[in-house]
Amino acid sequence: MRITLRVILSIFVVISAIVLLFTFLQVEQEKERMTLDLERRASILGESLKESIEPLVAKGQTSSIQKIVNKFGNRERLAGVAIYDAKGHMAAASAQLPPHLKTPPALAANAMKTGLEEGNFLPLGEKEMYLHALPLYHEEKLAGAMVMVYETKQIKDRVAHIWENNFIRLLVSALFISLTTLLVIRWSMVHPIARMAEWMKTLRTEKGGVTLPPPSGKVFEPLAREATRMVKSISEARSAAEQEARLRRKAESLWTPVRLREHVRTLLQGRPLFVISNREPYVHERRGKKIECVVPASGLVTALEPILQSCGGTWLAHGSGDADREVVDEGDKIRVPPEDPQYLLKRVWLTKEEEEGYYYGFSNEGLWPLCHIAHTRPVFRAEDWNFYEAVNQKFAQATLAELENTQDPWILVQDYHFALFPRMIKEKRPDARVALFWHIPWPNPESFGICPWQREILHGMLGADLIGFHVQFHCNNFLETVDRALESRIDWENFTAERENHLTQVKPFPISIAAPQPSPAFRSLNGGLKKTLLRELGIRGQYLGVGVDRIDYTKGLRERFLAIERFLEKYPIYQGVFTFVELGAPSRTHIKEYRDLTALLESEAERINWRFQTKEWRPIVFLKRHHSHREIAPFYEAADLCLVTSLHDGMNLVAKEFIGAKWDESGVLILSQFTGAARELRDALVVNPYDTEQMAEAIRLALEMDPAEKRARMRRMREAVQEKNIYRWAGDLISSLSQIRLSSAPPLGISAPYSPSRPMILPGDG
Ligand code: ADQ
Repeated sequence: MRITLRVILSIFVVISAIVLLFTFLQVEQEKERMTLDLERRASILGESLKESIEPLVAKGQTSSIQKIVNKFGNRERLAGVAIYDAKGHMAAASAQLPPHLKTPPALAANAMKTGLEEGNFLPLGEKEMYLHALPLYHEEKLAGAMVMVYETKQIKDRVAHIWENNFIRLLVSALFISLTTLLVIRWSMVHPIARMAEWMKTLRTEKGGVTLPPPSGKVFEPLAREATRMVKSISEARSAAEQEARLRRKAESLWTPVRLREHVRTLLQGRPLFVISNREPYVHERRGKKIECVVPASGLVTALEPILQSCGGTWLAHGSGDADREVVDEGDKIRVPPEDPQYLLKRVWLTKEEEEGYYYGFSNEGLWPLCHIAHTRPVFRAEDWNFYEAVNQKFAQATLAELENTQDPWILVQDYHFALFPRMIKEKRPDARVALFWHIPWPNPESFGICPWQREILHGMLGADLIGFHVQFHCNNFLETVDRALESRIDWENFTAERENHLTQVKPFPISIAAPQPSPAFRSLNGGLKKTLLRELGIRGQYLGVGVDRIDYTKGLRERFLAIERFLEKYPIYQGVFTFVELGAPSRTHIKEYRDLTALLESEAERINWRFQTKEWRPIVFLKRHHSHREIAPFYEAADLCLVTSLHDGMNLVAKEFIGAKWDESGVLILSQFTGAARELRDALVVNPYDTEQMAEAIRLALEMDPAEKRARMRRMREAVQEKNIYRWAGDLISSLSQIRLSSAPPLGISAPYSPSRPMILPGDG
């Protein structure tokens, strides 16, 4: 209220000042106009009297002059006329004139002296009058002067009238403006602020975080955005604190983003940190005239962001967004996250040919099928390999430029796109601590051995101080491959490989997920979620199965569809009641195998649906597009079972995401034995995806399992996933890197230059 009063008072003062100023100017103008008018009247009257009076004054005929004066002296606003002879004696005057005019006033004397008319305002008695004097001549000789005296009351009345009118206007406009201001303040400030406060209170007190939309209104948009972020951080801090409290209660060591931050900060002690990955954590995309910043759904970003956000650093990645170039500085860098910049994202640009050869070619048509035993033949082309080498070199150059003027940097390299990168860095910067995490499986030495550049790849990787895989089995495969292909010393007790005086530690770091939050749909619909989802898909059903995958031949999607077909064939009572929803994200569609696979899956789903479907039900719903995590979560939450049937998979995060979303401990996970996850999630129904009968049985078992057993299995798996979360993965990786003793040997390439010659196999070598 005080603010409103202050605003209104200020408005009033300002309006008053303005009105006063304008009224003053108006009054001055009006006075000037009226004075001119008087002057004009006096002049006209003077001119008309002059002719008859001048000869009379010269001859001293005062009675005749008096007659004329009496005749004209009572005209409108004229108070009287006084006539003087040349000596200054009064010759005649109107009777009503005050006695002061017996002697000629100064302006009459002046007029006689100068021969010019003159007018002025003078006080006569108690009044102010306007006097106008003009000289009189007879036969070109000065004969006297005539003074016309005018009342000034009209001018005064007019001025008073103007002041009065403007004062009333001032009052009325001040009243209206104050009222309007009051209403505007109430409508656009007081009410929205009250609603905003109420909204913030709800956010503050609600445990689940930001669920309510902010009050509408453009004025408060920035405030609402900031408040939403603040509430998000508060709710994260709250959940971290709750987790910490739980941790203390259970005497367990649960990893949280806060703990990870503190842990890494202690280990780094201010040393610079770098992350290298193909995929960038923020992609700028053009949407019409606007540029949007998109965070790709990636476990990697979730794991590494808390570290970079707390310790700062630089993330180098391929700039793949169509608006990426528009937002970076001259060094191709941008500070991220956009809303609260904490670290640098440096974008490395690739030509179309480089992307084609390095990413689609060697990485995804060569290394990807080579490392996954999924019976898709790898394609090795020399030109792809050249691009792979060149792009690794490009990233290494970009990183080395960033490393200038730094000491003891820590570098976290991600995935199979950068096998050659670690050595390229170490050769130039032996003080760098380099870890390489390989997100996909490592096959046995025989399988890997078909790669024409296996020695170069292994040699490049062994430039790292630490190499991580998801599971021990892949570590063993890697060390065996090194043992067979390269001159090196393997220590099977400590899992290290030594080559050219450089030691590389090889360790498993099972990747995982962050702590998820229940979806708003789950919170509001709870038991009704499954029905709602099915209804939205136009299906009447009772049971829901879900699969979430990039459409990739390693994910065993065809095998999954065949198992569903077999299940329905074998157990017809589930026809019309069980529906499987596959959320399949198109991936690497540039590669023919992937396009063919999508077409095959579509036709398989159609064939199976055709075989069983009814008017209101279908067994398979194949939703072929990228879904946001917000869209995926309700399917996980509502599903009776999740099918993860990879033919080979480093870890498989979908299995863990499904478990993470099972707040009510319902549901069953059917999990391929060929995933890394199967080694941790012992309570899943572990299957061989090539065994259609077994998978069909697993589906039946999942649907018919005793609820108590389901809950017990899910509870145990949830505990495992909560404990071994993504923060622990990152924490363990950084801890292991900190424990490495860097060899004091000279830079790798200098002591023993490596010649990447491939052994020539001669006929008869066997
Ligand atoms: P991916 O082969 O991509 O990862 P996965 O671990 O299952 O496989 O992760 C897939 C991610 O993509 C999940 O977060 C999932 O939610 C998301 N996703 C899947 N389908 C989607 C859809 N339709 N729309 C949107 N998002 C979808 C590689 C290795 C894995 C390893 C991970 C992490 O192949 O073995 O677990 O890296 O290291």
